[in-house]
Amino acid sequence: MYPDYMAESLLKVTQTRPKRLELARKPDPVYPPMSAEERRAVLEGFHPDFEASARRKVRVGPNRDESLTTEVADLLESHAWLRSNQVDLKKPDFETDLLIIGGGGAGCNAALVAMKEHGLRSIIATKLRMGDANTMMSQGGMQAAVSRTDSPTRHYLDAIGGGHFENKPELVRALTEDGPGVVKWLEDLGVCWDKQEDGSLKTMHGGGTSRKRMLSCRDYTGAMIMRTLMDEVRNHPDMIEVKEFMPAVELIMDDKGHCAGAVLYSLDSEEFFTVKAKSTVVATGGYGRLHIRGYDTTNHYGATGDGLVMAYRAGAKLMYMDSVQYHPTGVSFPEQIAGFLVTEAIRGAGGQPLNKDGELFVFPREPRDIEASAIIRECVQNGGGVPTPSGRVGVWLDSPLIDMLHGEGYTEKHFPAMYRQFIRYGIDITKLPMLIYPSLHYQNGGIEINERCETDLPGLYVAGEASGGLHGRNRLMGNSVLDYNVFGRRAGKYAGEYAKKVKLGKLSLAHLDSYEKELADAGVKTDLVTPVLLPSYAPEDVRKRQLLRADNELPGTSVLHNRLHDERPGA
Ligand code: MEZ
Repeated sequence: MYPDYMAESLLKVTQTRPKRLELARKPDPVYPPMSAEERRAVLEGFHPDFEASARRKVRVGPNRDESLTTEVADLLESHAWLRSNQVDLKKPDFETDLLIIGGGGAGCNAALVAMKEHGLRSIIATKLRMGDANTMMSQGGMQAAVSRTDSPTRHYLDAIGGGHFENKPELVRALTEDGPGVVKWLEDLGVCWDKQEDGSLKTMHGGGTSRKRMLSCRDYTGAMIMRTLMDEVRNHPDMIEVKEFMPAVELIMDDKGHCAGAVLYSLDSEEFFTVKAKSTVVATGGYGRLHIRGYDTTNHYGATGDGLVMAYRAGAKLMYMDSVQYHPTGVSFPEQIAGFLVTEAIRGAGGQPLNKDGELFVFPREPRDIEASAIIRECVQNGGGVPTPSGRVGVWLDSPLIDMLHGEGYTEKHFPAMYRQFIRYGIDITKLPMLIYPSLHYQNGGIEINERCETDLPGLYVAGEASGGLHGRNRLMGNSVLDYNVFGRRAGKYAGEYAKKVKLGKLSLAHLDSYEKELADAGVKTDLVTPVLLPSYAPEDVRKRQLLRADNELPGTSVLHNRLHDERPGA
């Protein structure tokens, strides 16, 4: 339930509703969409990427001297867990055709295609359980041009426009042209898309789309896709081995500069294991749990940018790592679920963002970065936000309009996840609006790839959120769900082709020593040891006491980090 002091503002929302409902029933936009100049102004004035300390130059690695998101630059200027002489590479613990790092949608797709198209074996190494990934958490849908009035070309133009014309065109072409085939691939595997009465696919609008193109499985789209892909992976234990709670901590190279596998770390036994692989696919997802600029996040617990840092140390270039996506509608209240996703499909179905006086202040379906910036402006500059008891702020998202527009029962039927997310806390979203604020949602950039998912390093492939270039500096809704399917499949295909012909040389971790030297030469002083693996929410005083336990008694990564740090030459 909302606290009593919000009643006055809630009353205003009710009072302005009949007029707004009337507007919503007309074909015209309920609020004027912004011009190009207005968009630029709101972005530069209010998007967190444009805050003074949001970016800084990174001092080491392939993107040296480029301005990156500050937290990303910090992440990259860090020490590795290991040195080359700490790991015996002569006799790897496991050997396979493909090593796939990450057990989300991209990783599962890659393993399945490598098996089905090439008859190759894979190991999927995943930090938590298979499916503990942002894939599982996506709600509103997947874009694909399947309706009679749509086409991959239209989809291409929308994605490029949304990305401010900075997307790598060949990647967008691959995404949009493969889209309809991915819909069929997933349906054949068992995904039950929402359908119309006549059996055709149901499509909805998302922000920045010129056609209804969002395919959904209610608001459990990601869960449906992830469970289907996992089932298919589990159906082939002879070909795809899944190692859970075994994150990769470093890539292994060979003496010819090929990527040749990775060092895994068992979260259970704290042992390291080496995997030799003919090709390696990084499918580790993004970095939401770095809580960039202190924002709450929609992301799953393991999203700590591990793939970025491993690939970067090995020499792979990153692209657009100065650009962060804040989903316009994360939960602001109840605070127990602060940051959780409120799907964009709620606005697609008619939900309206309102200030504390119950007034519309932005067109509900602007591209994400614009919509998020407008909400921040309304709270920060215009004082139009509603404060929460813990010091957050939010604006209303008027969800009761949805049943009024589409008929009683529509919200519960089409948004069961959303309904349940709030009713647990006594908020019935068919009767009361939700209080929302932008939440850190997506890593727009990542490891640079081409349309074959290849990186600068032979044998290293990347798919899904860990990759960069596809979305430019702003991704549109539903294009990440398509992304991990299209490029997960492509990674399986091309990494498979490569695995069939490569002859690996002598395995090596020499790049870790070179990187350490580069840090020293650049004068970088840091305590940070990465990959982060798991975010720590312990308060500072507790963290200090944890780090003092350097005698190896306490299982856990903080001790290990500290021990390795202390053993570092010159530490
Ligand atoms: O693409 C996404 O981020 C997505 C589908 C999120 C949502 O609003 O539901």
